[in-house]
Amino acid sequence: MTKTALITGATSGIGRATAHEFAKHGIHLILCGRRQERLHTIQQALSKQTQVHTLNFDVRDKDATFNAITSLPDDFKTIDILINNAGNAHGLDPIQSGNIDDWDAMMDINVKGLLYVSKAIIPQMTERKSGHIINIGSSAGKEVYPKGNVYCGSKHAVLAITEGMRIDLNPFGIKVTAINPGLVETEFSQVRFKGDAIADNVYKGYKALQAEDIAEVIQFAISRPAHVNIADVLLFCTAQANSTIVKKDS
Ligand code: NDP
Ligand code: 8X3
Repeated sequence: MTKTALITGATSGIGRATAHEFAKHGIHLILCGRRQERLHTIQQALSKQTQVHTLNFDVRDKDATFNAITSLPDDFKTIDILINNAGNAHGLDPIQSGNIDDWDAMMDINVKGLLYVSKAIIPQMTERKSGHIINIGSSAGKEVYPKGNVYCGSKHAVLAITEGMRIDLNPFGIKVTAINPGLVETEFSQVRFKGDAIADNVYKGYKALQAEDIAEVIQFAISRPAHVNIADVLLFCTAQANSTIVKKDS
């Protein structure tokens, strides 16, 4: 039977690549993000392969999140797969000089936004006793690095919430997966450094993971047989050993 997936953060990077990967497999798509033009462009492109509906909302806005998901047309109301991907780092500063607006953004989007979207969708999964939730964490959710403080905190929270979901949703047969990538070459660093030139250097001198690499892992996770749940994946590019060791061309 054809499945329907809702992907947050589908306008860029990992979320957009996942939308393309799922479309290849005929999965019906609900694509979410704030940039309406991009949603429209991706919908136009993928509608040739599968059915696509878009939702334009900010995951920080609780009411907008619930209203958007409630507004889904009948054909898209049953969500089999939820990809909680929307998120970003904001800033890279020591804790003593960190920017409070950056902290708010990371906790509100990466943690609370993920919770709002999940809260809007989990009841239909528990009622049907089926579903698959994939939360995009990070290597930063497993290891803290210098100046990573609040971003690492937000991703440690994502990992804890993922593990809590797996426990609480176990009686309902719902799969819960954490995908935790290291450095992925997306718009992530442009957002983190607010367009500063420093962002251009983050992926220089080595081959970082590409968004498509993560999308393939997500596709693998969602295509396992009913009795298999990929619980937790940590993936790095070959040049990266951990959060602080990256082998770069000299
Ligand atoms: P991108 O910046 O390329 O994509 C981020 C996506 O999140 C965009 O589609 C953006 O859409 C969406 N988003 C951001 N803020 C909001 C918001 N307030 N409401 C709704 N949507 C929002 O980054 P990535 O693809 O790299 O990041 C995706 C996920 O992967 C994030 O959770 C990130 O933390 C995680 N990750 C990234 C890594 C990396 O090195 N790139 C490594 C490990 C994890 P829009 O602006 O249109 O709303
Ligand atoms: C993104 C990877 O190392 O920039 O989550 O935190 S890192």
